[in-house]
Amino acid sequence: MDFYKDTGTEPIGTEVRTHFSTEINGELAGKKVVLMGWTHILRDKGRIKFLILRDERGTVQVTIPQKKVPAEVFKISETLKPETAVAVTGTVVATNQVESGAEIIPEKIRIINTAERLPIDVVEGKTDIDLDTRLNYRILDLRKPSTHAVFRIQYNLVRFARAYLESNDFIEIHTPKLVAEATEGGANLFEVKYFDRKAYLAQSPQFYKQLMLLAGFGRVYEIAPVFRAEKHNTRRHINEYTSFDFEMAWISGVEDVMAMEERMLHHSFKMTKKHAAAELEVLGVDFDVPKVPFKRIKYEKAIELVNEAGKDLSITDDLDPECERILGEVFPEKYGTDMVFITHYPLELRPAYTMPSMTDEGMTESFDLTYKGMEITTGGQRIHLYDLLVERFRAKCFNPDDFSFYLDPFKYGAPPHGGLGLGVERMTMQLLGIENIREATLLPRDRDRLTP
Ligand code: AMO
Repeated sequence: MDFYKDTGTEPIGTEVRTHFSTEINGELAGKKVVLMGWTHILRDKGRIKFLILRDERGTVQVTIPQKKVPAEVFKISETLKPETAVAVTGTVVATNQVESGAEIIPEKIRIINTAERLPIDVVEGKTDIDLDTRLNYRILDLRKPSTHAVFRIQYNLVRFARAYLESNDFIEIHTPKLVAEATEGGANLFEVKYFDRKAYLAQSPQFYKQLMLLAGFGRVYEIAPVFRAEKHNTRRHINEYTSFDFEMAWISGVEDVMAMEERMLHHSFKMTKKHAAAELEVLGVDFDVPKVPFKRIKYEKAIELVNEAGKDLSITDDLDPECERILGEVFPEKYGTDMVFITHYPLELRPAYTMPSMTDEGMTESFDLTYKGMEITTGGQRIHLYDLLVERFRAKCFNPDDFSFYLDPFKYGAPPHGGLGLGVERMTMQLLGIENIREATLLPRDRDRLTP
């Protein structure tokens, strides 16, 4: 208790939150409620003050007329500063003055904790602050309703994708993030000191999710951080991102993997639209739930389309961000959709574990999913045949001996399998039309940023 005395604030005591702001409506008229949150806006009209109280769900109006509330309450309301933590006890009164159809007339306002002068605004549109400053004060920035909304939407996207997989017999796994070897090629690995040897931060759960199928699990998924030592700061790369991976055994081919992803995303987008309707409204975003099946085109065709738009690429060239942007414009015009699988990538452009195509010479049974002109997923069928796998590792100039922990289990009846990796932040940014991936990342890590 002394702690509270020292800070000049009050303990919460027996008052615990009874309602969220968004639950307050005319139907509760006459009911006594307790709400806890922050002073979002305070409008001082002299003898009447309006406190817009914000909690994690939204805002509610607390109307404080001098004549109708205890003198103590009116006095406290005069001392409230932006972002003061408060508990308001009061009665719900129906009114058509506010959108929710109800306000609260307080009988008690407790200051639970005071707030210093804010370095950035938490109220929408008050001042235009650059992203870097916002990220410096990210914890406050996340209180801002439009920033907050992004992550509630992201949460919904992930939870419904997860739910879809769970209803299709996938189980969640947790694989090591400290690893001995690269999975996606050596260029963008973070090296760490691991006692007296070198280790790396995992770029992907690739090898382990595959190995779990060889370990007898039929379908697995993992949603976890991965690390990429990308050298450049771009609007679509961060150095730690959340990789949504799944891997499934006993497939007939890569088509099974794409079919699982499109149904998963369809479900996730549809449910997010419903369950995050309020947050989407805060952001002013409306989106179409992509229809299943998603459009599929071969890599060869994608190259043809970008070349028609003025590029001069050959089949083994990578599609750079500029090409993806071009395709982002071409796909809706040509195919009436912004969600397109690009399939049959050349062997040169895919990692060693990718299954070579049975139908298209020199190509692979792999795909990327592009959404509004950006790659959000990479996936494919994997090689499950030991000899072929070793041959492909050699072809990529890897020494198979360095990868025996991964390769050896393929000697013992590995099932045919495939899977994918989906960037959670990229999916969120594309869905919401966010320009910079950092805004779709709770606490971004980039070349210049390791805090907060
Ligand atoms: P890939 O390297 O293409 O494939 O990554 C898969 C997806 O992860 C996202 N992504 C990133 N997001 C933010 N910042 C980055 N630096 C970044 N790099 C990648 C993208 C991309 O589509 N093992 C394979 C997947 C598989 O085949 O299962 C892999 O990691 O959305």
